[in-house]
Amino acid sequence: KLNDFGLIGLAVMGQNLVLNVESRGFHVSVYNRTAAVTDEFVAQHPGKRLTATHTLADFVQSLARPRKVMIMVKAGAAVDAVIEQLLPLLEADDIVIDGGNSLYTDTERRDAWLTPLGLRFIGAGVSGGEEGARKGPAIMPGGPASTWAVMQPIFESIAAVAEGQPCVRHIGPGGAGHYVKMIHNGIEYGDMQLICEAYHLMQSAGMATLEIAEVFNRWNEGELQSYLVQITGKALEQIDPETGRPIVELILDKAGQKGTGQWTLVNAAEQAVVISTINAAVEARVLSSQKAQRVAASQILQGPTTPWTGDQAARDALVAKIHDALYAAKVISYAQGLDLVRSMSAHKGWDIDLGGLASIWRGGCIIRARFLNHITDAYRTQPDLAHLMLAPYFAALLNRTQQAWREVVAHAVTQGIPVPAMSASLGYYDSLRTARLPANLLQAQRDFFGAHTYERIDKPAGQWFHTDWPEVVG
Ligand code: 2AM
Repeated sequence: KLNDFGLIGLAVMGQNLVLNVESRGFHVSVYNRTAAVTDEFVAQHPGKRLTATHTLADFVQSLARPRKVMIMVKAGAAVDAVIEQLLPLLEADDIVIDGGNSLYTDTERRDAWLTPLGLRFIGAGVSGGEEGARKGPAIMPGGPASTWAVMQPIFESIAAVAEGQPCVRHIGPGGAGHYVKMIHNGIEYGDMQLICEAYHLMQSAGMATLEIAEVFNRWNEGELQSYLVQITGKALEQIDPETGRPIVELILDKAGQKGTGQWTLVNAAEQAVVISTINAAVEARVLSSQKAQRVAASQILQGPTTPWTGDQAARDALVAKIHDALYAAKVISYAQGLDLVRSMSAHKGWDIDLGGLASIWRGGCIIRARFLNHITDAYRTQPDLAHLMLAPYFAALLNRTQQAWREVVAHAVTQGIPVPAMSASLGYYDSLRTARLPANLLQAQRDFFGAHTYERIDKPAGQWFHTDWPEVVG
């Protein structure tokens, strides 16, 4: 009997996805470039519906047609290398799924490469880390709707479930799936940085690590309930067995990144969409990595001269405000990310359902959070919603939290505590709610030096004017 599904690439994500698919009753063939990994994996899981294969020819021959082949190798050249090797072995209508973190433009290129050969290609973003892959990730598949229909039963059976619905939906054609996975990762960067800023603010107010852990644990019971807030509380509680101190106090403050955040920034720049919170988060990681320079600068450059002297009551009040600031800034970050998806979807003709997208992020993935229910509802109620901030629920939320949010940012500024993401999101909020910005002066400047012309508020739109500005000497 031939198997239902095949997976190539038995690193952690691949192994866990295989176990997940198998656990739903499917027969799975596995292949890994290094054969010893394949054998070890299958030997570790006796009695399961797994078939180890040692050549790609055997792998392909072990699968029922149309074959469903998922590739889980390192993003980039390895994906192309595996596809090259599969090409002579596959037959018409076979389905190739790239489940790695591929850049969406690579996915578009592979789609254009494989489709004319009679193969069906799906680029699927998979989020959830190891545990998600094993127990139920969020899956963001892009490709033809007809191919999605073939894959739907398998994808729905392995995906996480939120509010009774599987956390997988057909996102759109071509690169749409990997594209929204990239945005998911950008939003994840923003969430993580905002949480870190909240932690820094509490730490700077003299709170001990374990006290801060309690605050995050409490927040996870309320509106901020989310995977990232939950793991933050747990991470802050973790004691290092060697020293007896909270482990986070011993972890070096240099953050790495693999590139999906930067890809998001590049795309936002191309689309002329502002994602300032995600931007700040990516830049915060960059600055964190410049540890030696920061240590040197800390000896040379001064901060504020008046230290904070708040008592316990003032500290409790500050913590309550940080909660609101975190929530408001997080809403802005998601609003910016979804605005970018909206813009790109229109640009590409992908027709991405933003409410549907938010709904599959409610489970399995790293950014899963209670408040995604409200995002889902906002787009279900108003499918053509221009901007998430303007949905009644979120407008009310921002109106309720904005005062505390600006007090927290003001506190941070006076105390010299860097809050790049919280303040970037506030700057965005204040810009977008300002009916008249100082761009009138900007236009005057542009007309002054470059005769770029300007429109006037007292004349019909589309009429362009130029002033004969005085000559500037020297
Ligand atoms: P390996 O065990 O043989 O290294 C993550 O690196 C996964 O991608 C691993 O399963 C790895 O296989 C696989 N991988 C990386 N580069 C590859 C390539 N060029 N061809 C096939 N598999 C590759």
